[in-house]
Amino acid sequence: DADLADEQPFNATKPLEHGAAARTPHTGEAYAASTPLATASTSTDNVASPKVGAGTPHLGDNALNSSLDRVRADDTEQRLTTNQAVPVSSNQDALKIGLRGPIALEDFVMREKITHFDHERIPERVVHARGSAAHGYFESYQDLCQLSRAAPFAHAGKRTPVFVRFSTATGERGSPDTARDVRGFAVKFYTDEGNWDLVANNIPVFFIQDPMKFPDVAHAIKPEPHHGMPQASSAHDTFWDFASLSPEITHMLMWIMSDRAIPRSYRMMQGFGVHTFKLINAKGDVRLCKFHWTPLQGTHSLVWDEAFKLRGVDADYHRRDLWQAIEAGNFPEYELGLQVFTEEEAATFPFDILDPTKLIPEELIPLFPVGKLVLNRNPDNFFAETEQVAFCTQHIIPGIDFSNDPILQGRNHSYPDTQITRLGGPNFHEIPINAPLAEVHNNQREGFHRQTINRGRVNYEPNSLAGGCPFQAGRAGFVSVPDAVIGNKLRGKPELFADHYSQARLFWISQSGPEQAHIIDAFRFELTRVETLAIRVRMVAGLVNVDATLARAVAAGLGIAVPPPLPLATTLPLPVYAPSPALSLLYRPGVAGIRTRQVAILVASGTDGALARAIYTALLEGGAVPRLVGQRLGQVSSLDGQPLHVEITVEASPSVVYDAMVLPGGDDGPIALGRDPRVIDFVREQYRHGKPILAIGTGAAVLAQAAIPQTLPDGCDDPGIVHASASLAAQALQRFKTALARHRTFARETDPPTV
Ligand code: HDD
Repeated sequence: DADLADEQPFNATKPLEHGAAARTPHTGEAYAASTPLATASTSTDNVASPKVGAGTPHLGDNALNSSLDRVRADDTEQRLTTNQAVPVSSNQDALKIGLRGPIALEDFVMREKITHFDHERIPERVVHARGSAAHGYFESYQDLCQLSRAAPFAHAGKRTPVFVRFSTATGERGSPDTARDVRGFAVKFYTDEGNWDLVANNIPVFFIQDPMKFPDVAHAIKPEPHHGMPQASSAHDTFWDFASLSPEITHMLMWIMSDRAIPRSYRMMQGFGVHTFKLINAKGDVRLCKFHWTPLQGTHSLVWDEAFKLRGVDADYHRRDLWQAIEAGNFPEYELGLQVFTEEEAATFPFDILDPTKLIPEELIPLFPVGKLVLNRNPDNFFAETEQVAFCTQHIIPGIDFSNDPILQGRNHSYPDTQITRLGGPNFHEIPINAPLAEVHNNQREGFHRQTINRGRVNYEPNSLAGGCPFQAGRAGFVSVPDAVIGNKLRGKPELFADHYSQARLFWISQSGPEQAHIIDAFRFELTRVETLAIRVRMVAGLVNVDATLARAVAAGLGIAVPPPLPLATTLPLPVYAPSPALSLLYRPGVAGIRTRQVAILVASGTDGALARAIYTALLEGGAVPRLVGQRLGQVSSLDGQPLHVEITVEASPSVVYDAMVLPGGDDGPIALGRDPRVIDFVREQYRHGKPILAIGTGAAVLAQAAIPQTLPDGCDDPGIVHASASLAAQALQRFKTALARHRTFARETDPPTV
């Protein structure tokens, strides 16, 4: 084809192999414009974030952008080259001796390409391998100099760029997002005085009290070593064997079995620095402190049946949610709160503030809000940023210091150590996403992958040849809090650490009824998958020490008698806590209302299109994310003659990916939806998972076909099911929005479920 050859002189056969489309670059804009209703609020997956330096700055720009520009690449209108920048004539065929002959060893183009590919993977993180990240900033509410000289808190309104990575702890890099697991919440602050990493979790306590046990707990929870199963799940013998023999884990278990371990979104979970840290002001005054992140979207969770199904339906559920929210301009926000206290106060607490299996109830030390975190830009490249980011608890800055929490001290060794293997040497701080914004000056040199070209002959200190530079900062630099430490060298723990149950009970009694029921169900699910009876029995024996009702319910679920309690590890008088409302998820509903909630509007031929469009628009204007869901892609006819465009099907997006559903009704056509078993499953799962349902006119017939109960199990009206005739649709929509803002109707739950 002479014409094609003329257009593509160096690549004549490409269009023949790939068709004419291969000649037209596919742009994100074209994709977005082609989506139905062109709202683009959800369909942004193929659209790259605008590049900084390439046109109008993006809303999410922060100081980090310009510093990363030097390493950003944009291939637009560029020719293909090797890594040595040699232009490549053909990217289709290796160099052969005759068309049917062997490949020539001299084909450096092919060998370089394959060699690079062969080495694309780096070791995944040994824990927290599965994660998603975003850029943003931290803004201080006020000048905190009285408390700490840490740079981010220097004055009201001060913004510090951040990179935040959320993760699950147990699963491998490609594992499903909705596993029952603790979530990582790691924040890297690029401050004026160097990087500060607050490497937090979404649970305020930890599994163990001593770093010596970390490899054990990680081994026990990960897939069993002989057959490599199960993936991203604690529901197996080795984990519960370890847990039932380690009473210190009990408080953490209560959180892991609660809805905290299946968040609805990374945007809807808290973060906790776990350990006690120290804050130091310019005068050297020291206060103790715990760090808390609280999401403005509120704290919300999935229900287990939903989380379990989402593992298959959308393994990237949380990653997609975070990405789409940021692309749509719904920037996730979290408030940083501090619990600040003194050593003297700590001495009066009925627990040791160095014990990471204990929390400080907010009723004892209230949260003091100091600033907010805003995530406003998705990474440009998953590997370069999300994968290569290296958090280390030892990355702290002047104004903050460590406590002697043994877990924190152990972590300070583990994180830089692991990065050396994972990122291939000691220069991982030079990888752009890890590089501080503040300048680095020292005499550290060389090592694998060194980027910096240090000039001059001086690489030691003291020196006179470079005028003594770089010079020590003295008191302007990081100064450790002087701490008088006297003690015998020994292995052990303080006595208070041995109270393993009081705070587990505190958590239990602070949960609402549905939350308690979910904890019982989770223990039953996990222990049912444990094959060794003795492990199940031992675990329930531990729960007896937490609460008799809990132990009885779990034992009943497992078909065993309640065993005698495990012996206590301490003879100290144990504290009795009052319930702490702040420990319930219901305590923080957030201020976001229906924003970012995903709503399925089920349509079929004969749907009242005008109404469906009106509901769609109203939800969109309220910040929710509606989608027209049908049985097949394409158009469906509407009563008003203007066809509706189905955006996605019940097959490709089952019920679990939506927070709520609407049946807009119409003529008899929509009733036909109820003859599709997939639609019936869809409606029943929406109901079973407590989600709001709006049914207008004939839409109600579909609910009847799915045998959705008219009232709650206790006979009351279900506030999450709204039906009305088309003439009353406006008021019904209002009630539906109220239900959507409330998220779920837990009062529907029975064991087993009604539908
Ligand atoms: Fe850890 C990763 C959080 C105890 C050793 N940890 C890691 C990440 C988070 C946490 C959020 C992922 C960071 C990222 O996104 O890259 N870890 C915690 C919390 C802990 C904790 C909140 C207790 C309060 N961790 C802990 C202990 C040890 C480790 C006791 C070892 C002694 N953690 C690691 C690690 C990881 C890690 C092996 C794996 C990948 C990495 O560090 O960069 O070093």
